[in-house]
Amino acid sequence: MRINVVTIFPAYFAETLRTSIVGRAAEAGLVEYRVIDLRDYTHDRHRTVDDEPYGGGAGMVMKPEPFFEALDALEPDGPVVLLSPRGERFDHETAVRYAVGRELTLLCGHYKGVDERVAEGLATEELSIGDYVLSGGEPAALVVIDAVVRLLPGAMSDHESAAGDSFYDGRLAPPEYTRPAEYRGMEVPEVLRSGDHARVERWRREEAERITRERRPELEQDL
Ligand code: J9Q
Repeated sequence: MRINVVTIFPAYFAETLRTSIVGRAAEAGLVEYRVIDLRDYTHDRHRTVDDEPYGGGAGMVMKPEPFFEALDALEPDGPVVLLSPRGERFDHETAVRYAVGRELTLLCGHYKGVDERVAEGLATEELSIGDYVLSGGEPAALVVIDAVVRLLPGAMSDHESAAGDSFYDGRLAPPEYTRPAEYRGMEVPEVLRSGDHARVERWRREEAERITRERRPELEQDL
């Protein structure tokens, strides 16, 4: 698939998109990232991307023209997503919807916000990764990219496989341990060292259900 990112901070993405699973997926040809510098679509000497808000008030607003012209050049196919605290909450279902598509375009806003015509006339959806204030859409875009790319067939080794991850079946993952069997007085549960695979499976399922019930009672779970 192809993932386009429109940002005033292209450098923010450079290392991350070369690293770990998202980096390897690109090397393997499963995904192509195109990071577009919004300032390349300005026309003034100062490469201005923001201006004062109509109606007054503090802060600056991102101008619509660079976003529109960047997308004129890109001719994106598929969802055009504006990362925004006003967006619909990003979740696993949305990650799957993007991952089965051929192209995804992410628009990163800054300052006080983005001219509303970008949300209205350019983005096909607005997405929030959670209820906190970020300085800009870039970290949110990276969250979306990570969640989507790891779902692409072949992105993960069996080793890293999604099958055991939290949320793959709508519940949280059970506790995991590795050696040593005892560390600073804390012991690995006996069942995990028993070699009894059926007991291990039952323990993991029960722990997953208990932790989900205790910590995230709103998650769908058949108990
Ligand atoms: C662009 N706070 O916050 C949560 N999800 C996205 C955002 C966000 C923000 C500011 C700018 C996106």
